[in-house]
Amino acid sequence: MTPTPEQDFDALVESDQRVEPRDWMPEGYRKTLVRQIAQHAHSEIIGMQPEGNWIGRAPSLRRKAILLAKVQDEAGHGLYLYSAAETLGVDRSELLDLLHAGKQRYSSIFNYPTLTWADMGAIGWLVDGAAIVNQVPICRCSYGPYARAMVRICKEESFHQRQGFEILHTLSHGTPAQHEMAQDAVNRWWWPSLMMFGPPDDQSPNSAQSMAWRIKRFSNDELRQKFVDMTVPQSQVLGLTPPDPDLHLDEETGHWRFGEIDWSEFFAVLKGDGPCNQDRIEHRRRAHDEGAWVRDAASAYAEKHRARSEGVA
Ligand code: FAQ
Repeated sequence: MTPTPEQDFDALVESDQRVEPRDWMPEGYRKTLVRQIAQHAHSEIIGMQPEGNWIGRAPSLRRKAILLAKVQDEAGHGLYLYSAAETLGVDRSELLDLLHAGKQRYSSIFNYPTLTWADMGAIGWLVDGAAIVNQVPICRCSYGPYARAMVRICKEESFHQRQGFEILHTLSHGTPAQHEMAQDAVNRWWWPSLMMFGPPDDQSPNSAQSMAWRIKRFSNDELRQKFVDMTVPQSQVLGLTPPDPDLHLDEETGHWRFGEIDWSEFFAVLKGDGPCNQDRIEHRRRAHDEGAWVRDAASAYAEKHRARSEGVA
């Protein structure tokens, strides 16, 4: 008997092959991917703001050039991800409208302020570090365009993580005031970075289905633990201490056990009550409005080329 489209889809996912845009897919699978990829794309472009805040105040030309390149990479990641979402039959302008209307999310982490230069180090080391742990498994996600976009993104995130580590290493081994500034940044970014992985598994409504579809490969708590295990030894090299009195090595399992996460803070940020939620969205809307002429010019240029290649003009 010929298999149904649904049986073909299940077999494809089961055998770890890739689902491609023209393949049949369940509507729930498509919707989940649009939700996650759009949220991911929005995070990249909103994530440009906290670091953009320091481009004009970087302490040297070298630091400024590196930070500029990093923020440009984030814009590029947004572009790959919006393109990946478009293969699922949505248009990026629709997704941006949903973001601006507060109907789609972006990562909670970008609702915290960047108060000192050391925050550039903490974002690179912790936020990009968490992004890598979360995203490397997505390189094996069942949806081809998302998985392929993620390969290049992860390579760039590794560079970002190294540059953050280097900023913090320099500050930590500098004057006592610089060391204190680095420690203060780690104190403020540590817990929000752990929250990036999402709610605990028993409060994560999407995980079971996303794992069955192989969009997610590991649960939120598994990835959070991997991140802590990777990061604590790095903090020792940096000479900086995560702000968690309960952090300790569990000799039996080899895992670093950490204290209670304040989930009320996470859910407040998701509801829009984080320190910078309003600023981030207002700034994004303004940038979008002010960029209208660029989009118009690009469309007019593309139209002119299309007409020329068709011999109309
Ligand atoms: N923030 O059922 P789950 C970067 C929402 S890295 C806000 O567990 P799911 C690089 C979730 O959407 C950051 N909302 O959800 C960079 C859901 O609500 P919904 C971006 C969150 O999807 C570095 C609800 O909670 N990375 O940008 C968060 O299975 C430096 C229930 O949660 C990605 O997006 C959160 N942290 O798992 C850029 C990675 N966590 O949608 C600049 C791809 C959960 O039903 C500078 N995404 N929620 O209304 C994922 O892996 C997943 O979507 C999770 C959430 C793990 C984030």
